[in-house]
Amino acid sequence: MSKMLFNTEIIERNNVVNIEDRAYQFGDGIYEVIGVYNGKPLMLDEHMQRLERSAREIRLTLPESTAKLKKRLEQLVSTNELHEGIIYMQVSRGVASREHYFPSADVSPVIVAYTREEERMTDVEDKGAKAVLVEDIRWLRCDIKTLNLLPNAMAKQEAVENDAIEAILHRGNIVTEASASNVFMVKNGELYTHPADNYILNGITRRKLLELASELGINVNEQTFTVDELLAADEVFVSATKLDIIPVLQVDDSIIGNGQPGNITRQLIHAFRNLYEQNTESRA
Ligand code: PSZ
Repeated sequence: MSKMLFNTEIIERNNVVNIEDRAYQFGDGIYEVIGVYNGKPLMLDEHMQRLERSAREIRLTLPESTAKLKKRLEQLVSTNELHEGIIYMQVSRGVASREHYFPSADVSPVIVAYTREEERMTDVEDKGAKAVLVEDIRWLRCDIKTLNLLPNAMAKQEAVENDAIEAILHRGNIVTEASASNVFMVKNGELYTHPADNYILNGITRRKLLELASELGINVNEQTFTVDELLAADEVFVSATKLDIIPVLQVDDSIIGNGQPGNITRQLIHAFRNLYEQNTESRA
């Protein structure tokens, strides 16, 4: 049976939820989802850095260094003999008598992590999928990876009910990101994505794709674009951990480009695949 990390120990996976854990009552905590390819976490340092940043932004002090946390996560992957899948890790502010204000400094954050075996989505990645447009009703600190995901869950549900893979969010006219991924569009051979400000989560996959695009000689514009510009784009795709890159062929009733995965999208899918295939080689 699969095991979990509970603070500093790897234990049998069981019910460790305390009813006064602030994650449970307030969504007061942060998390990361890390892709595991060929038994090795991909871009683990980047995920640990983002966790550190999220912690700082909500004024949560991590009980251990991210170097130590990284070791524990690697140990968990190896204990569970995870080959292909994800690590889910969350840090809550801790367990305390329910009050909105933060508990005193002697209350320690609670760390939990588990792994999940997951098949790669190469099929959708090759074929593409549909997305729907949903108004972005989230708060104004979407750059923090917090446990408060109700608006994201509601948006994703709307996607699922419309046979779509994602809900692309917009604040008024401006496209921000999607319910659980970043959104990109291609127009006249150039790549566009929302700047990494407080309106989006700066995805680890997003950052890597911007790097890969530059290496491929594709012009990258971290600029806002409107819903109309999205619908008139030559190519649209979304990116996230483990989902990697999914071509979006249709948004609501509008067909994007020629309705097939575009050239730049396919180049980036290819470059990203190379990246995680190299992830195996560096394992030895
Ligand atoms: O397994 C899944 O379906 C996952 S794993 C990570 C996500 C979904 N989503 C991360 C995410 C997000 O929740 C929002 C609102 N924006 C962007 C992203 C992409 O971030 P990275 O690339 O770091 O996973």
